Amino acid sequence: MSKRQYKLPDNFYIGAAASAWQTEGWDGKEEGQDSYMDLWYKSTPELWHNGYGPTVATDFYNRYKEDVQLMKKSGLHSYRTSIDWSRFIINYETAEVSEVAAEYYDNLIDELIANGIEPMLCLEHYELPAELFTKYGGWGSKHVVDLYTKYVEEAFKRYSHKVKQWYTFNEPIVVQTRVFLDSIRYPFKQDTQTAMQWNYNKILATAKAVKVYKEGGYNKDGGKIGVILNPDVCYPRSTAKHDVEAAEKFDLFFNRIFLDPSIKGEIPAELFEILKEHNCCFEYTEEELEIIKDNTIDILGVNLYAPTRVKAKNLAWNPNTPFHPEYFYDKHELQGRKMNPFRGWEIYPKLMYDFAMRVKNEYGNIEWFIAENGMGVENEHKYKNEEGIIQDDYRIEFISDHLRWLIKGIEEGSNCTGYMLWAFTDNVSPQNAFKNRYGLVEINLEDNRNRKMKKSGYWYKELSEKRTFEFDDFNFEYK
Ligand code: BGP
Repeated sequence: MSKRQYKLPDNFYIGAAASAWQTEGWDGKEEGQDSYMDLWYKSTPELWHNGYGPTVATDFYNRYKEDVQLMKKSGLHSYRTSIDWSRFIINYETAEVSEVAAEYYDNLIDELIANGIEPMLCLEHYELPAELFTKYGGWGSKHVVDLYTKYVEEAFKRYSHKVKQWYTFNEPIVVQTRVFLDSIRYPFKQDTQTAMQWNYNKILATAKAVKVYKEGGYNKDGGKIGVILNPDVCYPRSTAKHDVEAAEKFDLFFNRIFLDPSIKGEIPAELFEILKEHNCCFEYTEEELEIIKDNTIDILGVNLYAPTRVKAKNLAWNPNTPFHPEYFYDKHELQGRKMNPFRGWEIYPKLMYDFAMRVKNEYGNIEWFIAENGMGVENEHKYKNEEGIIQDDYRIEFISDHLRWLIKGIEEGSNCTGYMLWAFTDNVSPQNAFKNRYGLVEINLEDNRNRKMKKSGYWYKELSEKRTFEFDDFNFEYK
């Protein structure tokens, strides 16, 4: 197959992402400083792959200096992680900061900057304090929204002079969808209204954080604030009206629900209508809707992994089933699709381009970037060469294929400024723990969690320096 050379656009950065709870481990945390993720793990450790969880994670808390050197070696321009709210704050009601934690984050930020890597910080990557989950029901409570607002201000006060990119949440839709809508995660309770309240309260929390950031003048010297979403780029099975409508409903419940208020300041009217019709609308006030309207984001982070395909519903809805957006659609599997069998996700790199065009055409071409994309693979040690370096050509191919489609979108005018791989090192996934490995750098669990760059790490470095890469010409219209 013929190859072609692709070039990274000018000023386009490449980086890698992770989060606090998936890397840090519990060292340095005090009694009572568990996050929701810690609580979930402690409640059902038997459900986590081989029993691993956030306890030690990659021990980043103790080994971040070593990791920053590896970031440099793999050519990262930027690194995204989160501040763990449950660690950073010692008294969640008063937002009193833990000085031990604050010092750790301060040192980490300095270490990144000193090594020429831009820090990008997310303020919640599922690290809601467990205490607020058990006491108030977590994000279902407006009081928790207020406590979050106090917490984020403390983070801005400490670090906004050094950190110029802030994100209110990572994938704010995920926890409540898995927990209260699908009921597949701890505490296995089904409650659609609660799921919708969490969605709404996180929309409100984003707007309130934006307000605090701007009114406090924390954005001076070019600081920006946004949110990191995981839109499910959704394709209908066919052009038939009922299939297209099914896809539109999916889009409303899983994409527009956060995209519209964050960027346009408005929750879609159709969402209110459907939720009211099914008696599961969230509680809101007009005053809150005004706050949402007036405080939209500067920049959008997007986690894109796999497409979703839907078709019109075949079976009648069981009238006793609590309302779920699946009332409107069934999932559809495209025959002949390419798969990542380990994660069970379809591989469809063109979703990068399709989403890029959507931001350009439907969302005012706001500045955005890929905040996560990557490939989790099981048993990667099978691919080690004689020097023990994992030959992850499949990952290099995955990144290249996605990047070329993203670049095409940028060349056609989409305002995308960067690409971050999930993840920098292998790390802990919710429940899957270390099963599927995502990193440019291997974490060897059998050998004291020692780090070793994979082939993709060396390739990333080359990409970062040369700003070009080679890939197939196949299946790609490129001008
Ligand atoms: C994203 C999350 C990450 C990370 C990643 C990989 O949805 O933001 O935290 O976990 O997915 O997926 P998984 O861990 O489920 O394999």
